[in-house]
Amino acid sequence: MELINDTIVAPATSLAPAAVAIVRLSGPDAFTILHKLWRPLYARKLRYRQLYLGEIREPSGALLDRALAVMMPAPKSFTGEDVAELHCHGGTFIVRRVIAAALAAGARMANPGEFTRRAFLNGRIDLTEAEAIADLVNASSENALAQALAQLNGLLSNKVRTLRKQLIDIRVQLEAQIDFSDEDIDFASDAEVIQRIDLLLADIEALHDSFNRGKLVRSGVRVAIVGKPNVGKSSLMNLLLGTQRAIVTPIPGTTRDLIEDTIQIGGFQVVLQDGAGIRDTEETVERIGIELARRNAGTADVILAVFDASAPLEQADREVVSLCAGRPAIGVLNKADLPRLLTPDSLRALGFTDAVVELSAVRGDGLEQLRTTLAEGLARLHGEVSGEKIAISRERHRVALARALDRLKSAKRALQKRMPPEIVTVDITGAAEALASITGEVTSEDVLDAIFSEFCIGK
Ligand SMILES: Nc1nc2c(ncn2[C@@H]2O[C@H](COP(=O)(O)OP(=O)(O)OP(=O)(O)O)[C@@H](O)[C@H]2O)c(=O)[nH]1
Ligand SMILES: [Mg+2]
Repeated sequence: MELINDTIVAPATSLAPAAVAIVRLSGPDAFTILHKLWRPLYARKLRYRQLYLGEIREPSGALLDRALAVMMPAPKSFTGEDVAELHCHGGTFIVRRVIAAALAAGARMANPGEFTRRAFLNGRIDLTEAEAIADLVNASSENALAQALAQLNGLLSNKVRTLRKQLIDIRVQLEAQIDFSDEDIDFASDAEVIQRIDLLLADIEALHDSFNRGKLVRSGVRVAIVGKPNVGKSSLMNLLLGTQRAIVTPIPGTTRDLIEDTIQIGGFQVVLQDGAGIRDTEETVERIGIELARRNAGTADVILAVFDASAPLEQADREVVSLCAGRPAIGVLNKADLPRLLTPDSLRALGFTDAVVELSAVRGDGLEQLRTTLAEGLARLHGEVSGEKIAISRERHRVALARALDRLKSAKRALQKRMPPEIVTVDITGAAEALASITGEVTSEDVLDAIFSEFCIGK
């Protein structure tokens, strides 16, 4: 366990001009340092957890700012230590000077995420909750916010603890076999233990597999607009964004670079990407753009495949359909305002199996239908149909669950081979430790360093 005996300081709000900026102190000397910088103007007796107006002075005695201060004593503060906050005027110069005064009074500048790290080390929150705080601050969609809040409220920790408890129950059962192996007691047969392991394997696997779902929510969904040149990909991009983001011209091959922007659909943050139209060309710049668009479509979460409904299908359209094979996709029959040559069935005949929306990017007809179809597609991708609320969204959790699965499978194999219980319990213990690393009950300095370095200063 790390030994904490110093007091840290950092701005808790971002260093940009604002109405108010908060400077936070945490540690054994938080209150002493506060009183070296700040004096109340009117109050004689200060009570905890109440805001008081006062003056901040430089070490020289010069007046720096009028500010509110509050003291939150250990252990019931965010960090579990004495915490003091100064609510100053939000000028970046003021904040820097207040920090400098706090440093002169004996505080140390906090490292990124150090307040949250202290909260973890003092048992105020577990690791998944610390990570949820970072996710909460970075949340950029309704679903991302809901997922971070659920994790902050302990949904994931509780699930992981329940799984771990079941593992420990199995171990206790196996240990009883070791301890009483000479006595005539009726223990659960190996078959029964294997059955319990199977149930647990299914549970852990489900949580492991929720990673894609959780990541989709946390990082946003990447939707690539793909099609041959001139079908109206950039027009569709602009229509969805509601701004003239991409250049539109009647000249095929207008877009070359990958253009990105974000919108909100069905509670998800969607990163829309428009690129070069797919076709065979000798033109160097365009060829690079097409390669980029192809590769990008290959890794997108969803493909929006655009076709010109007023023109016959060509070889390039076939390539677009084949790019969608086995991938979440939506077909868009654009230019529906012109005399129509294509219907959804024309795409089906090429082997396109996903939903098809008819639309006019110029007039905007069909936009609502497309948004609805996209929202439904995203909900399916997210697995809302399954009704499972908990999802992991960090690689760290996924790796730990994969490790738990490995060890548990190895325990099962050992039991099937009638290995002694001593051998089996080693794997069961390994699986339990892998789960414990998620909540941080078993963890190393390195892991903590990696997690908290992602945080910004002052968090
Ligand atoms: N009539 C009609 N014209 C459209 C529609 N959508 C796009 N266009 C026109 O089609 C031409 C090409 O549109 P873009 O949006 O640049 O097409 P693109 O697929 O991005 O083309 P590239 O960037 O060259 O691959 C422009 O002249 C648009 O005005 C539509 O719904 N109806
Ligand atoms: Mg374009």
